[in-house]
Amino acid sequence: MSAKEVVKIKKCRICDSVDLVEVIDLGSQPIPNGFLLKENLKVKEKTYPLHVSFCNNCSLMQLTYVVTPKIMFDNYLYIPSASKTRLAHFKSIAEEVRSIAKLTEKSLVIDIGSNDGSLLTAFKNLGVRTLGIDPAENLVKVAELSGIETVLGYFDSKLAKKVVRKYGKARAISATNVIAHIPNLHEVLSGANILLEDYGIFLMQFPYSLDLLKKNLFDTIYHEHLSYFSVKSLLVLAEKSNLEIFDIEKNELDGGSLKVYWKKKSNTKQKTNLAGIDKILKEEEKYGLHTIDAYKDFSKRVEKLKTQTINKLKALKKSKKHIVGYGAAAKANVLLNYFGIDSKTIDYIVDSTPYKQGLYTPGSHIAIYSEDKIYETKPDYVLIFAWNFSREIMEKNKKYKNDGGKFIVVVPEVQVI
Ligand code: DWN
Repeated sequence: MSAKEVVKIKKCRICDSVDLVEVIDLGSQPIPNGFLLKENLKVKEKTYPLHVSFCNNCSLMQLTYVVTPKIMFDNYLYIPSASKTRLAHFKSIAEEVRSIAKLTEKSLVIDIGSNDGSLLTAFKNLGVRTLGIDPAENLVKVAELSGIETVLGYFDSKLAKKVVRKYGKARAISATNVIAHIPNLHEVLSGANILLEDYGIFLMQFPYSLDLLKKNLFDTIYHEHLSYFSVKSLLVLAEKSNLEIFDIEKNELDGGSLKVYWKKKSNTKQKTNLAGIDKILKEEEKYGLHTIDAYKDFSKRVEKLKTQTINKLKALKKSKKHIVGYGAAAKANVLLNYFGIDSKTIDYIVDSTPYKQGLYTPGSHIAIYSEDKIYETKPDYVLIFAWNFSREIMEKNKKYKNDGGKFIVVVPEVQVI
């Protein structure tokens, strides 16, 4: 691990406080989408400390060690279009933003972290102008092939100025599952302020730290996710920017996410849902999300879950059962590497993402196949690593269940279904 590839933070990325306390240690892990070619399995893999710190000042939960973004995102294998659930959610986001931002066919919608263009395709189908921004060279090509113009780069205020010069200002900006990945959050907000029309809106969506703690979602902690937001930490972030939060909504995506709506502080037309924001803030206080004890308690529950999972899988292997994984997700790799599970326990993993098939999981070196493999080998158990899509996956694989197969999920607790 060379020094330039990973940096230990000294201060909170939102409030600059040095009052940071390390609360979770998931060992040293490879990057979560660092899938391997077979010929590289013998090459020593780089791992980086996966530790989490809590800021006693603004309550932001954040990674203690930050891996250089280029290592993770210049070439990226995750695509949202691998899940119908996520695509349906994108359609609802596009319709919601159209009504809140009063989009017309002249309006420009810009998606930060636009990946394969799935979300912008939903906007384009509504007849609005779209533009993507993403650093992954391979995915920009995929998006362009599906007709979504995309600017290659990491979003910041410098890139925002270039985009405004070439494309004009945006009526709406979206950023789903990307803000948590960006080191400089203040740059994101100043870039959005440059991009936005005076009465434009900026919608961020990301997993919610309250759900992560409540539901033991430790496997969503990985090197790509630098920040795990609470509403309290977001309000502190907003204080230092020209934007302000005018509404926050919770939803069930990815185990529990927040949709956070921003406007320019000068935009007095857009009303702010103070009562709704305050209600969520009070729920956080009631749970203790702004105190370090909640994180220490979570860490203890993860250790318990680790023991339960390992014991369950050991017992199944002892009775000569065959177990395979479903969903070569980033979260799968965190669980496999932290629990020390490899191909001795999991025969293989199936995944609908074409770019992952034929590769091997980082650290655990488990082969990845297309989904129909489970009907070829008929394993006794399918461990659903992509638990956030359990319903979609079990619906799709009713035949496996009807033929006597069993599903296992591990979060929020070990369950055989
Ligand atoms: O924030 C992020 C989230 C949104 O996506 C990224 N940093 C990385 C990525 O995390 P992930 O890999 O855990 O995401 P998913 O979307 O939970 O991964 C699901 C995996 O399961 C994908 O590889 C696709 C696969 N899948 C499948 O094989 N068959 C999913 C469904 C629904 C299926 O039917």
